[in-house]
Formats: sequence, C-alpha cells, structure tokens
Amino acid sequence: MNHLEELGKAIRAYDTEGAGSSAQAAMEDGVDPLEGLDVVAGVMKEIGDGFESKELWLFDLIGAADAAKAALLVIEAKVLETGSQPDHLGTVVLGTVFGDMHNIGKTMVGALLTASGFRVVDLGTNVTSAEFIQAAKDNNADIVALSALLTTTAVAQAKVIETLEEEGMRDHVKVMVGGGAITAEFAEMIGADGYRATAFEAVGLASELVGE
Ligand code: B12
Repeated sequence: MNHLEELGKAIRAYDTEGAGSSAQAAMEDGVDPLEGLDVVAGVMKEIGDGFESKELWLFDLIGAADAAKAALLVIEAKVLETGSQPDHLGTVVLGTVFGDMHNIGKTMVGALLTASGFRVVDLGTNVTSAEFIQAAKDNNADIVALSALLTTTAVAQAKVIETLEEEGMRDHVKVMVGGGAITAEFAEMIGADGYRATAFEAVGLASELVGE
C-alpha cells in the first residue's frame, strides 16, 4: 500500500495519528501535495455520502474530519512551501460563513490560492458579515471568498454581499462563493461574481476576477 492509500485508510478508520503520519511520509517521499488534497477531498466525500445514506453517524463525521484535518495540516504546509509564490496577484479575504463550522474545503481553497500567489487572509469558520467587511477594509481586499456547507447557512453569503453593498464597497470588491451547499444558480441569484465547485477551480476563478 502506498502512503496515499494509507492516508485514505487512516481517515476511513478515524485514525488521526495515522492520517498525519502517512501524509507526512507521502510528502517526504515527494508525492505531489495536490494529490494528497485530492485523496482527502475524495474520502471526505465518501464519508458524507455514507452519512447521507444513513450508513454513518455524526460520530463518524467528527472522527473522519479530525483525521482529515491532521493530514491537511501537513499537506497544506507542503503546498505553501512548494507553491510558486510570485508577487501578489491580489488579496483574498476568506472564511466559512456565520453559523457554519465546516473548515476542510475552505482551508484547501486558502492553501491553493496562497500557493498560486494570492495573499490570503483566512478568517476561519463561523464568520459574521461584519467581520468579513471589516477584514476586507483593513486588508484592502480584491476578493471576498465565502464557503458554506449547509443549506441553512448558504443564505449568509447573500447577507455578506448585501452588507458590502450597504457599505458602498461592492464596486471594488469581487465576491466568489463555494462549498457543498452552493450551486452556480444560487451564486447568480445572490449576485456573486463567481462560483466554482472545487478548490482547484477556485484558483482559476480568482485569477479571472482580478483580471490576470
Ligand atoms: C466533515 C463534516 C462535518 C464536520 C466538520 C469538521 C470540520 N472541521 O470541518 C462536523 C462533524 C463538525 C460536521 C458538522 C455538521 N454537519 Co457536516 N459534513 C461534513 C462532511 C462529511 C464533509 C465536509 C468536508 O469536509 N468535505 C470535504 C471538503 C474538501 O469539501 P467541501 O468542504 O465541499 O469543499 C470543496 C468544495 O466545495 C470547494 N469549496 C469549499 N469552499 C469553497 C469556497 C469557495 C469560494 C470556492 C470557490 C470553493 C469552495 O473546495 C473544496 C475542495 O474542492 C459533509 C458531507 C459532504 N458531502 O460534504 C457533511 C455535511 C456538509 N454536514 C451536514 C450536516 C447536516 C452537519 C450538521 C448540521 C450535523 C448535525 N446534525 O449536527 C453539523 C453542522 C455544524 C455547523 N454548524 O457547521 C450536511 C449538510 C446538509 C445540508 N445540505 O445542509 C452534509 C452535506 C452531510 C449530509 N450529507 O447530510 N460536519
């Protein structure tokens, strides 16, 4: 079994230590960190499908997410280290919206944007509109990137856009949205500047939005 297979197995077994050490071993072996991200995303999708079909429970989500986070820490460090890191392409204020604690996909988006040359200000999870707006002002952001995994929190993305409008900032700050609860139709409906389904595609979108 290669290290990435071990990593997938460890996440499925909710083995946090094993996930961290197999990710570490893969990175030391020179495995492309993007392949590592792919494995984590794929296994988490599987876990989510199991939860949806009621084969798995919340306990399983928590176990798998903890193991995924341990692996992500190692892989993210490698992505940032090996990224191209040219001059800033622009500043992105990133976060998971208010009421939503899902962290994994958002962190992947941040790692890939940073590796591609964006300055990323990651506000974490459960971020209010006011916090997004303040951070966009403080950092003179080009893009605000919003993640939402729950249908109940997707609407918080609309709230951030409304608040940007109220503050008179909407003309000079682009908004990109994503996360499992979001579709292209929803993004258009709330007036976002773009949506992508994966963290890899988020990089291309961000470049388009800053006109690169
Ligand atoms: C892990 C997980 C958890 C963990 C989160 C741990 C953590 N620290 O992140 C825990 C256990 C805490 C959790 C809790 C809950 N969860 Co949960 N969770 C998941 C699960 C299994 C995986 C999410 C994940 O990490 N995926 C892997 C990453 C890589 O994918 P991703 O986040 O979608 O991100 C990718 C893209 O969307 C994109 N992307 C992400 N953000 C952005 C942003 C931009 C701008 C762009 C362009 C792209 C982009 O890039 C990423 C990589 O390609 C999903 C199932 C699923 N299918 O997604 C359920 C899921 C999201 N959870 C769900 C639910 C219901 C809950 C709870 C309400 C459960 C409960 N009863 O308490 C709570 C809510 C807590 C809260 N307030 O947030 C439901 C949501 C249903 C819905 N449509 O509303 C899901 C879909 C499970 C299901 N099938 O029912 N959860």
